[in-house]
Amino acid sequence: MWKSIHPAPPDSILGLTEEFKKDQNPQKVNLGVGVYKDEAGNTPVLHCVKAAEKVLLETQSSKSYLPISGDPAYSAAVQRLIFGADSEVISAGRAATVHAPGGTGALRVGADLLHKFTPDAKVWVSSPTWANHNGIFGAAGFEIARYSYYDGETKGLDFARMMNDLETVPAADVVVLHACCHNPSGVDLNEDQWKQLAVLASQKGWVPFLDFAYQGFGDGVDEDRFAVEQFAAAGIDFLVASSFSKNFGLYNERTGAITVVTPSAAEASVALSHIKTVVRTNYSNPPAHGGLVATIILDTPELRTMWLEELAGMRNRIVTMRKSLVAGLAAQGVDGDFSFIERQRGMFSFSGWSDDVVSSLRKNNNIYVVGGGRINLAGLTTSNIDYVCASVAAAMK
Ligand code: PLP
Ligand code: TYF
Repeated sequence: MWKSIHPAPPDSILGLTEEFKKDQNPQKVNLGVGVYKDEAGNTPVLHCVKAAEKVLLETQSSKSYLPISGDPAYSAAVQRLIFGADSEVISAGRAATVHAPGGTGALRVGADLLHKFTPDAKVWVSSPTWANHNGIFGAAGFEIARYSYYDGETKGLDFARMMNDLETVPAADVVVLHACCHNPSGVDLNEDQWKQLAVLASQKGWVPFLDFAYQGFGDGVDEDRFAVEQFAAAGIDFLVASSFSKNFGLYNERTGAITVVTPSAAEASVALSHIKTVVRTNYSNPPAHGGLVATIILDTPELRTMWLEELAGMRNRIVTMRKSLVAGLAAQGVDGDFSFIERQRGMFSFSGWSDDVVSSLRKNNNIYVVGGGRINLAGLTTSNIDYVCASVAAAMK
């Protein structure tokens, strides 16, 4: 049956990693996929994860199925992390959290859930957004629309146009928001802007769907939940897709969660029953290991402290690389003001490098950048930064 069927295109980001792996040049640099790398260019297992795995190895007595919604201790730990331990959402019991296979799985479970009840709604994504948002919500059956977000002139947020666009979004449509560390631009809303957006959401009745894949990579775990707190305080329906791929380095353990927040505990319990149906008819119940590890870390004070320190180490290294890149490009005499790279947050920046520059870096210097010029700052190290800056200078001549 496959003879007459055209192959599907590769994922633009994951496909780049395949190309990178094949490259034999020892100087090669991967600024593509959003995976953290340390100063040695490795993506290590965090020490807190190793310690939790040791506990698990010694204490785990069964590999029997988890419940459909995952381990209740995990859901509780996730809620404390995303809302804050003393949140009213938790004490009121008005959120349902289900362990999902990664942030992608969480988005898809949420999308399938919403599509069951509002199949005619549109899903609004930022322009630009993580390419897989289109894929995930499209696969769930939704029509996708775009709202203004990034301003190529200022290399910042076009908040006025964003608000104008979101003013027109009808009630029950879904608006996907990056809770922090916007992928691909690195441009976030400030606190006042999040407040205004939460007011707009509650006035208009559209459903915010927060993609929270980088908690801890902006300013810190507590600081980065600001957006979630604003929608929680508004008392409206919204969803949060958490991923622990980046902040726990649990990429291949597929560790995430979908949280549906509602105005009341009774509604949360109805939502939970339907999330379980979505999960049961998709993959039945989640993979256990990553969730168990994250729960041990979050619920053990010493391991939690260790985690926060390791996470701060990752965050601070990226900030240092942002500074080094701006300084390095200036030292190479590259034309233009690159200070915006220091203002952007999280793993990514829109470098502003043209397609010609991106392809020249790839061809001549074995430096891999996603089309459109998004760079993963974590791919930079003190050993490769000079090479990258010199290569960019040559490519831009
Ligand atoms: N959402 C965004 C914005 C991301 O960058 C990622 C990255 O992987 C995800 C969701 C998916 O997370 P996961 O790898 O846990 O599926
Ligand atoms: O944007 C990134 O690089 C990360 C990793 O289909 C990723 O979010 C990229 C593409 C994809 C899944 C994960």
